[in-house]
Amino acid sequence: MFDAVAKSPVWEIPGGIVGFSALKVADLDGAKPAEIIVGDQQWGNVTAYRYDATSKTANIIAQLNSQGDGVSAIGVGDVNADGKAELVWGSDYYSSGRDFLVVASWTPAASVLWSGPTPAQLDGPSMAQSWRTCRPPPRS
Ligand SMILES: [Ca+2]
Ligand SMILES: [Ca+2]
Repeated sequence: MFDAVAKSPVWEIPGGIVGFSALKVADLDGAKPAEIIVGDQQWGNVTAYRYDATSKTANIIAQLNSQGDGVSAIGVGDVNADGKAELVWGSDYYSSGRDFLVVASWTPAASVLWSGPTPAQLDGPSMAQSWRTCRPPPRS
């Protein structure tokens, strides 16, 4: 958090192995203040913090394994219509393996509700076979 008047950092959240790759500020519980959600750039976690103005520290309110290598983006919304916001993020963009879209609860317990799509690495006919089927018909 940066003080625009004093032009200096007020406090910082230390990053994971190589820092964060995704950040979202959103009000998870409908009460001030807004929470701060960060995703680690390599492996690691998605972590939600709530700033305490009295102690001037950010406290972890939820933390989940990111499910893959790197977090590409974080969203917040009540995606299952239970009246509570969920955390939604993309993960594993950094590796050549499958990619993940993850939906997780943050309260009363932080847990992954859904992770998918099911292994969706691109496969199917080889490129040569695809090109062959795209070739124009032989001349007569
Ligand atoms: Ca809040
Ligand atoms: Ca919900």
